[in-house]
Amino acid sequence: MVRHGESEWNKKNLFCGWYDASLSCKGVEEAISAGKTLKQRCYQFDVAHTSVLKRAQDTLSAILNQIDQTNIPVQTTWRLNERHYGGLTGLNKSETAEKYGEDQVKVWRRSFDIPPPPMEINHPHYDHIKNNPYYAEGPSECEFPTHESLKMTIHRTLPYWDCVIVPQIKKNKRILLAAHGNSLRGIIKYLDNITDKGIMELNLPTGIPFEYTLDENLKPLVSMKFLGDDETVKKAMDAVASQGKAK
Ligand code: DG2
Repeated sequence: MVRHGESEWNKKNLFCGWYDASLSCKGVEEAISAGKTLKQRCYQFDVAHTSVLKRAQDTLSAILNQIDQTNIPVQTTWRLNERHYGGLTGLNKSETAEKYGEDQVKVWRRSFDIPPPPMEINHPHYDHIKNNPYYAEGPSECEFPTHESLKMTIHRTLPYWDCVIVPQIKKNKRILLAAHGNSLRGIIKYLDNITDKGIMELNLPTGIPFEYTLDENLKPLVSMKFLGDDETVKKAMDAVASQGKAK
């Protein structure tokens, strides 16, 4: 699994969610470097999965290029999208912390079941998201979110995990998943059985792949093994946590 490389909106520290931001130059480099790491360690995959958002898709393409596996099937789904950040989409995380307090921003970013405020129809990015042709085949009108907590994100991500990815794992397929901070946090919470409180402290860095090995009952034998040195990974995780601090 890998969270996409830094996006233009990560760089500006904006709540992004379903806004389709591009990778920044640093994000492209992170994606290439993730691919090089996988190549050095001789990783090979049978199927790749990603969201409909280009920051995740472009990260996946850069990785597949590096490992010379552009020929494997790539499945895309809105169910692996980032959580929908609702009315916060486009706001600066640090300025939001100055206005509402760091504790409130941590609740919006990391609580399990408290969603951010909904995206109203007059929100500047409503049209870009709601009327995007990517969503012609789903989600349906009643599934289309206006905001999502981690709990709501897990609720729409897990059916894809269970119905599409798990059958492939059971056929011994090696899976590469390029997605987002919170869609991946949801899968990790489920696989590692992390408590609602425990998951609040997990911040995923951009562009550093991590491995899961599952047993025949799909219980992790290896969990969240980052392919990077511990200090770099910790620093990158701390930097993500700090994005919600007031300046
Ligand atoms: C970030 C995650 O999503 O933000 O939506 O702003 O992984 O697609 O860059 P991603 C966003 P935080 O939950 O870390 O604030």
